[in-house]
Amino acid sequence: MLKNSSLSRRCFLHVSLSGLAGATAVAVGKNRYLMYPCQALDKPKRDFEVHGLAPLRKRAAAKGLIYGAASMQDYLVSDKNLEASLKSECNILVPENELKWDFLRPAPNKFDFTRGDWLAQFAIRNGMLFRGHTLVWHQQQPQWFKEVVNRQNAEKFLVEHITTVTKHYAGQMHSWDVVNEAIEPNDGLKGGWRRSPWFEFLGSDYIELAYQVAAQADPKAMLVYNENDLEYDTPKHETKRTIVLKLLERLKSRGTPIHALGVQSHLMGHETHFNPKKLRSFLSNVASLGLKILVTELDVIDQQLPSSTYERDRIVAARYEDYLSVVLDERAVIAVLTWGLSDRRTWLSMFTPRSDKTPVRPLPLDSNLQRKVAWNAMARAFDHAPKR
Ligand code: 9MR
Repeated sequence: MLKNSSLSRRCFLHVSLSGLAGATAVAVGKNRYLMYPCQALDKPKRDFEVHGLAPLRKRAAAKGLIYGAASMQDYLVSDKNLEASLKSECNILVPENELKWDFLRPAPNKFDFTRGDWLAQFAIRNGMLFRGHTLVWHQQQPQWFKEVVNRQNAEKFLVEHITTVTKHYAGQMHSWDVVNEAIEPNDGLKGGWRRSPWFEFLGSDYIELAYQVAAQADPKAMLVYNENDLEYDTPKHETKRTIVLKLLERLKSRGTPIHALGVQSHLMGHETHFNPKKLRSFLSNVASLGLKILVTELDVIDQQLPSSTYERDRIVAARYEDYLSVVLDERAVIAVLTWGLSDRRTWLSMFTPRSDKTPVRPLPLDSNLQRKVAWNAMARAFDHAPKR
């Protein structure tokens, strides 16, 4: 773990040396965060101090929360050290890809549960909960999907897929992301629906159908609607929050068996439009529908942050702590999952590489599996969270 006192001293120095240019930073208002990463922390003396060495899962559990991470099966098969870190820090595991259509459905009439089952057994063997991601999505469809699925048979495929997969894991699943990312106002459809094959073939009714079928096949799993782009105070995210809330209200009012909202939380290190009040009030509105909330895919994209590892890590950590302290204030939030645990294995290495070619650092553990200040930030957020 990093020594916190030396961190704050270095940051302090940086701020005082940059006094002159600091005037520019003030003049450009909100954008000053982009120019002065240390000031971005709001409190230059922020020390990310943590008491004790207890892992995240224990700190979360002390508040009635669950902490865990996503992983691919091959990461764990090939990497005993990553496996050990996951077992030590996490209480819940979600397959990053293995339960998506392209992994599960080699052919229209064939299911292959090998990799998903390996991960389920891994979770059970190690006393972790297991989470399913995802039954209905517009991405990661198998090659054959486009040629085979059409308006006439889409409902049959949807029902068969959900029934087979949820039955297969019934009794083992803590929660299922039944529908993922169904809203995309930028697609220009009335109502803000995403132009997904499911919407195009079945209209918006596919959503309700998906929850009904999942509830019938696995009455014990918590059924989640999972969505991205809900976190910031931008017109795009505001629109999405409004539409998602309406969708949840409608589903609840029709008695649809939906139990929770998954807020993906792929945070952007450089984004300054974070409004705790608006986010907090959105979460309250969701909770008031009787829904639980899960942070399902947390990480901090550092693509546009400074090269300095020291500065970058502190900004990433600040984003974690600022975000989680707002989110965990809502008692309907029951779980936090990061999308990966260590910088050694993150989708962002490929999706948002840095122009300076330095490795991305979006997760709580570094690529040597050492705890970073982002880990401290998470630990602090759990330690300060109200009990539920
Ligand atoms: O992490 C996943 C990556 O390995 C896949 O290539 C990618 C394909 O789109 O999906 C990633 O996971 C996504 C998740 O399933 C849904 N929310 C966004 C995640 C990051 O793209």
